[in-house]
Amino acid sequence: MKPKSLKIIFAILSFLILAWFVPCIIFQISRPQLKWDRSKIDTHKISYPKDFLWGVATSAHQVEGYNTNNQWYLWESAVDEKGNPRIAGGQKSGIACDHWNRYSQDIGLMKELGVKSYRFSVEWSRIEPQEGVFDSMAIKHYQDVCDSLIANGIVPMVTLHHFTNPIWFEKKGAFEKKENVADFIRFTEVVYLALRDRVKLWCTINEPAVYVVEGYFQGANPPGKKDPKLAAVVLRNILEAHVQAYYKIKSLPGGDQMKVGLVKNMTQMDPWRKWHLGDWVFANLIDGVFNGTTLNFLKTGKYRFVMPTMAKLMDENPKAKGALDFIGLNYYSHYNYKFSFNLDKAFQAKLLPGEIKTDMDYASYPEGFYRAIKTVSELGVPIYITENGIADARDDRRELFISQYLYAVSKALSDGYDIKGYYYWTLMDNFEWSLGYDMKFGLYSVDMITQKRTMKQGAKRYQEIIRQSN
Ligand code: GCO
Repeated sequence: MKPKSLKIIFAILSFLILAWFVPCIIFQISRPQLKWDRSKIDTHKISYPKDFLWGVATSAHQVEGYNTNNQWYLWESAVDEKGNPRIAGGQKSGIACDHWNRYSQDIGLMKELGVKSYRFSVEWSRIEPQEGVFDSMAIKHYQDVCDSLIANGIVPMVTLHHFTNPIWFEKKGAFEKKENVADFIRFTEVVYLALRDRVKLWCTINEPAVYVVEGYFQGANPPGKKDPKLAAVVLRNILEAHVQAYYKIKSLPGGDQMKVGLVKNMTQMDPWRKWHLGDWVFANLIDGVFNGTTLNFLKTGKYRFVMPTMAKLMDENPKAKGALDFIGLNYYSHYNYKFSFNLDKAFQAKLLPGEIKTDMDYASYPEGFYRAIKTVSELGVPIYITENGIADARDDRRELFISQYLYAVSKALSDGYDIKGYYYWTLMDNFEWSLGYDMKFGLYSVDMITQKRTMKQGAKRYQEIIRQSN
């Protein structure tokens, strides 16, 4: 071969190597994947401010029992195209933890743990069983729950929308139609006026991106659609619902005294191989849609949903900027993506070598908690950790999980991040959506026959941390 052709080959090769590795390096710098030497971490060296709001979280449909008037209840009896049940093993939420009737007892559990706050959701389908018809008994129930919490020194934090819609709302297209947002705002107003004397902390919508991905992209949750274009519309509309709910509350008596926020699940979207450009591009793309779209909208008012070849939607609402008194952060783990032309394969979560698996399809990854706190801090508002916990049926990883994850939060606090509170997900084992009762996130187990609650060994670590920080 002539030296000239060798030179050309060399030049092409160098170009290809650079075009592959330089972007990988840029990704690694711009989206660093933190990894601590966990054997060297002293998880007992943590400190929390005295007024830190320790809490536990639940949501109505997962614990109350017999929420028969929402879209989830219908979904639980439905079958998919192949005739298989929608919920693992054909389970149904049923009586759940009977929290509707047993909330006083459950507040007792909170006291036993020593928590100072309880995040729960109000069930729209109970409060407004028919369009425009409000049930005063259901409203009174939530007033009683709040009264009971307050009497026990526990601060209520209310979520207005946690995945469930009344059947009438679902039937008219739920958040697929922008004009339906008005229904949610009317509901917001009714709940706010009924609870405003008791509640100061409000979460508008729980995990908009999860609602959309599961319901409109992967189809695992109702309405079980797989339509990226519609997913882009629904996310825009549900974020719009947040913005309008925020300003609605602010416009009502006492609204300026309230803290109103959105709850964002921050799953870290990471590459499976850090020197594989395809993995990075893929992870970055998913991160952009799942995390970036929402955060950017809250930061700038600009809505940008882009999934090449699948969906693209641009919109704007300048009022979104500033429609946030705090950000609720739900953090569990990361997903590691492997490039594949077969999307389903790439979407499968892959554990990195050596990672400790939870019972969900993801690993325990406390470093990602620190990263998530850092990312949401860019919104410039205080942070409440509105959910964090582990599905661990054997209860043999919970103690370590709590220790390591709360080490991450403590480190973030000492590095100056403004974190006001932490709510463990969840008080007691409950209905984990499409996975039914198999996923045991609770600090208490629940005997599904007798409804007896029993504190798990792993929960004691949480109790101890709360006690020590007081
Ligand atoms: C969600 C929710 C909770 C879950 C929890 C555990 O993300 O689905 O907010 O309802 O139960 O995150 O998966």
